[in-house]
Amino acid sequence: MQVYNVTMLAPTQVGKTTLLAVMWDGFKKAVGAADLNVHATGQTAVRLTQTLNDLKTMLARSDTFKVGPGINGTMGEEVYPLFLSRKAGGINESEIEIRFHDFPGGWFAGTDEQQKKIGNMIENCDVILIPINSPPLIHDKGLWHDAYNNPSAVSNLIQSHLSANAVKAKSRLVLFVPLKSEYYLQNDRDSEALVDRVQESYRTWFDHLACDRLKEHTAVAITPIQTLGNVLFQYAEPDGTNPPVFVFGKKDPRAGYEPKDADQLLRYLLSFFFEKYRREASIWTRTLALFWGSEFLDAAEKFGRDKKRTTPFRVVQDAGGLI
Ligand SMILES: Nc1nc2c(ncn2[C@@H]2O[C@H](COP(=O)(O)OP(=O)(O)O)[C@@H](O)[C@H]2O)c(=O)[nH]1
Ligand SMILES: [Mg+2]
Repeated sequence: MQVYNVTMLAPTQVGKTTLLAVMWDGFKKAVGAADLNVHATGQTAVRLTQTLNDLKTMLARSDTFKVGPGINGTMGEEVYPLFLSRKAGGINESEIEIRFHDFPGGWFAGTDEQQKKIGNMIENCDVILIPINSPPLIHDKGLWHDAYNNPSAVSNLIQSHLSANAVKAKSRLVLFVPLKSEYYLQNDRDSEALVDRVQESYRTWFDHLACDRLKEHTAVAITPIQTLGNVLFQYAEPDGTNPPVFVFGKKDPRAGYEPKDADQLLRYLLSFFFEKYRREASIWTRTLALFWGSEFLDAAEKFGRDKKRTTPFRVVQDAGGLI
């Protein structure tokens, strides 16, 4: 089984666990035609199921929701492994394991040891996910972006650890994932504006990833995922001397849980994994694949190829066809 590591770099409360839960849940509905299945097991299944149940209850019970900045929890690193098999296959027949690493928000500017752990993962992982809490990025000209998304601490870690020397010639994917972004994705013009704003605001990161020796191995894309679908940002409510609390409301009172593009994240991951495999696998392992996984390879490659590339999705750097 091939194992891929994904580092998620965002503070608490941005929506990381929700993103994984919705991706896992949405897969079953979204990809009727694909010969693939996504499995979660043990504590991962328990936590993701709990997250989904909480979301659905929250949507059923009330019309408005408030989300404040995260409290820097003291819990350690959490790992969420997801397994991919062919549709008829069980978890034991999985061909790919994707390990999502979730670090406590406090670690980004934490002790040397905590930062080193994140740094090691940045150097060794295959994919870096940068989930972004969208309303603080855009509202009030991004006044609350720092408080909610902590870009400077994360940027520092990326610049220090994603150097050409540290990562050698390893193929890598960096995905910027705007979340809670439904309000900004109601029409094409606003959607363009959201993606432009991400590019402007993270300009130095994009420049770093485009430097000479990273560029040819590092694919970069912006992939907004609407994890709830019908819940839109409404306003920012002042909260004394704290950053404001962001208030969201249902599009209409009967609207329920209806994620959009939940399958796209996995499509981007798979399309990258297969290009990476093609570039890096030796002839011997490629030949082996003909014996054990060729049908799975076909299904996964097709699933990845069908990813969306039009607004609000934007491939910023394709590293010679890596995605
Ligand atoms: N309005 C809105 N709230 C969300 C969305 N995704 C997550 N949340 C809420 O934001 C909070 C943090 O989500 P969670 O996934 O636990 O974030 P994590 O700390 O990054 O793992 C929870 O209260 C969620 O219900 C979204 O797309 N829209
Ligand atoms: Mg979480």
